Amino acid sequence: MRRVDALVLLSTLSQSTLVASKGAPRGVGPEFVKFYESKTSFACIGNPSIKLDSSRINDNSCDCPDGSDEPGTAACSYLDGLSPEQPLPGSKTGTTNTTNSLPGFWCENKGHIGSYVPFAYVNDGVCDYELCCDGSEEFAHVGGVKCQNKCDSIGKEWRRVEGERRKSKERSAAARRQLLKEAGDLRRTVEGRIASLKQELENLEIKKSELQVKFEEVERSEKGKVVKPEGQGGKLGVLLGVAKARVRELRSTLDKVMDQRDDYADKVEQLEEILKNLKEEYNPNFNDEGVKAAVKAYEDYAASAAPEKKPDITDGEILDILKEDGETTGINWAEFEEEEGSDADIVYNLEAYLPEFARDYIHQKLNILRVWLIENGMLADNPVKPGGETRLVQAAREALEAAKNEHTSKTASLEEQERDLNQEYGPDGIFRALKGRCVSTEVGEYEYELCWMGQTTQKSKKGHGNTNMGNFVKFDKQVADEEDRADGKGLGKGQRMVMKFENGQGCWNGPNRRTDVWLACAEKDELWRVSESEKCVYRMEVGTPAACEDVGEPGVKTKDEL
Ligand code: MAN
Repeated sequence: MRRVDALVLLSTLSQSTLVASKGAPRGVGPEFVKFYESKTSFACIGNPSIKLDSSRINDNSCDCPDGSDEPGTAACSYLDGLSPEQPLPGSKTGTTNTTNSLPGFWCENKGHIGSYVPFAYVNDGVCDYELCCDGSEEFAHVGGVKCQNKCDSIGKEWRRVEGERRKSKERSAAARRQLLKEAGDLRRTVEGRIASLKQELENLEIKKSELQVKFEEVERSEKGKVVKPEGQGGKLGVLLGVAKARVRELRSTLDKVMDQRDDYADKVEQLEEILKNLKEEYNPNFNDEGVKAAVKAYEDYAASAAPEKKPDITDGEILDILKEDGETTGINWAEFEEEEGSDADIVYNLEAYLPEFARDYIHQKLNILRVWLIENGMLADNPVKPGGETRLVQAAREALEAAKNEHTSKTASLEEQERDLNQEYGPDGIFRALKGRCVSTEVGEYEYELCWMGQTTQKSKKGHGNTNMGNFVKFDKQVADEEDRADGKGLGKGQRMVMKFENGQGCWNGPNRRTDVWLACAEKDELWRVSESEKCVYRMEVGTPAACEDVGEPGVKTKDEL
């Protein structure tokens, strides 16, 4: 209890109270010295009409109603402002005047910081070093107690701790400034995105109406055309169709030529037979000049006829060539028609080779290009399927659809960004920088996690799954009343920011889980403690630079420090 009082007193005193009360009666603090200047008389501070002889100051008898004549003894300690209120409830005795004009016994504490000690501690036989490091409050040596002056070592340690605390405060403030910078950058990024999305949507509106007009135009003009399919795709497709037709034509011509050849061969054979018979059967005794000349010519023809030679190409080979093309004979046209697209098809299907994220964008650009290529005669325009819409109509339709889809998705992005811009992100929007980051700690069988601006989660270490303890709803302010912790990881006293997380997973036979996340200033984000104040109502205590006060740049003194 005494330690706590000491801390309170030390922490409430400013540097100005370090001044010693030289020449003043024992126990008088610097700000009261003026009341004790007279060497002869003394007027009670709270009751100046009551005048006493100076010798009654510190005579161990409480004469002034406000106790001001006993600044250096415990005689008026029952009036101590730091003692319980008098009279105690229900007490029939005692005075109702509980106010002592003096805050306590003043210890100068040279080498450290002067402070007031409750009057009840004066000469009680206990050295109260936390309050009175110079030991001056035990001047009567009650029970032989003699207190040493420990102000040098206590003061040194205090200054070390205080220095650390100040440095930590500076580090926290620097971390806060960094967060503020990040939050500002992020906000500007969102604003930039909104501006460019608005511009893109404006352009898309124009593009959409242009593409709508184009699609309708193309559809109208294509409806009137009778499209004759010839091959597939572009030049290669056309060439394929032409080559197939040409091969078919050559094969049929060859077939006809073979038939003709066979006819002529039959005829020659018949004529040779006739002439051979004539030569054998004519009567040489008849002087028929015409017959003689014919026989002579035949004999010359037979004599000069070359012996039969093996033909360069056999009938079998020709018959093979004449067989219809198919999977195992000649050219398998189906293979060429089905597998590889035409050169135009490569352009038609180019986006299939692209990564997913770029596909929609490129698809739209390509469709516009296709329409242009088709319209300018650089791409064949023919139906995708016989009787279906032409490539031109398809490309125009797809370009329009792509623009519509892009418009829809950009509108959704714009709405999302605008929602984000209007969302509450705490003082100066600092929590924008923390969004998405998480801190966690283990307590018992659970690991607890806080994801800033997101949700709080209870994770079972035994693998029983995760439980949503609430989703972020709003910032609130509540008053904390806790003693300071030695490690600084506590809420302390005063108004604190509280983040409300609600509508978590339903509690069995109870409400939905919710969490109050109490914030205190710290150098880094840390989840200090988690408790369940009542069933499914949780409380997290969290340190973060985002909850620090603005203490300005290091080196620039604040009002307190001046
Ligand atoms: C689980 C945990 C506890 C909670 C009970 C309620 O065990 O989420 O925190 O109190 O459920 O049934």
